[in-house]
Amino acid sequence: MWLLYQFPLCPFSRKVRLLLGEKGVPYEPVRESPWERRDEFLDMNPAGQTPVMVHSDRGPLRPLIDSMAICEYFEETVEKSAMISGTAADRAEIRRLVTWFDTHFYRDITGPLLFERMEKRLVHKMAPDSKFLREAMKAVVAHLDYIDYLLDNRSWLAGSTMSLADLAAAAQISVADYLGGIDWKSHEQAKRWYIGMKSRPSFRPLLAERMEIISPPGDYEKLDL
Ligand SMILES: N[C@@H](CCC(=O)N[C@@H](CS)C(=O)NCC(=O)O)C(=O)O
Repeated sequence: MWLLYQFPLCPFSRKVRLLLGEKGVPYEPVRESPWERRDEFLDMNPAGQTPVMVHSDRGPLRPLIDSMAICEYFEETVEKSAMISGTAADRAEIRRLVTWFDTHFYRDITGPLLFERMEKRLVHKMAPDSKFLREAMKAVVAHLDYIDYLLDNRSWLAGSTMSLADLAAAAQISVADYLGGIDWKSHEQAKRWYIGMKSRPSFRPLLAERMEIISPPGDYEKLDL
């Protein structure tokens, strides 16, 4: 059985979980809080970051580390529901957008929200700084504008079929949404796309999970936003 070291609000682990769900790969989530810097976890991943995957009964298989490397591993080894497919140019566009959401959306929105609303409360016992929350809310508008723009010309974010780009974006948005950071006002296309993502069976286990102490807004799990 594959074990996935993660915590419920890690957007990179959520991307991996969505891919595993779409491909029908069974796995067991193992709770890891990277801020605790556990020795056994650092032995597995010296970077001390989630997600990490190991196989519990396949001998000394190296751990899989880094969400993109993990997704590429399962894309290469499990044929079902290809998530990086099409021509070389199609695949380049999927990878570009995955990097966009993993890097820019995380830097502008999910990362600051996780630090202000989760880590400060859980680890540092401090209140969030409203300046950073305001900046993140402003950045959400620009990112949702970009999603609207992509969907003006495409059925899915990277092209005509659902891909890892949709999973990466939905994973980041779902964490920001849990932390009260998403306002869909004036973003009908992005909202419709996200409702479609939320309705997928691969999404349901993520929406049902809770992070200790921190509760999501009332409509977090609802499909009629
Ligand atoms: N590039 C990595 C980023 C992973 C990452 O930043 N994980 C966060 C949690 S969501 C983490 O472990 N942060 C703790 C740290 O950086 O020390 C990936 O895609 O897996």
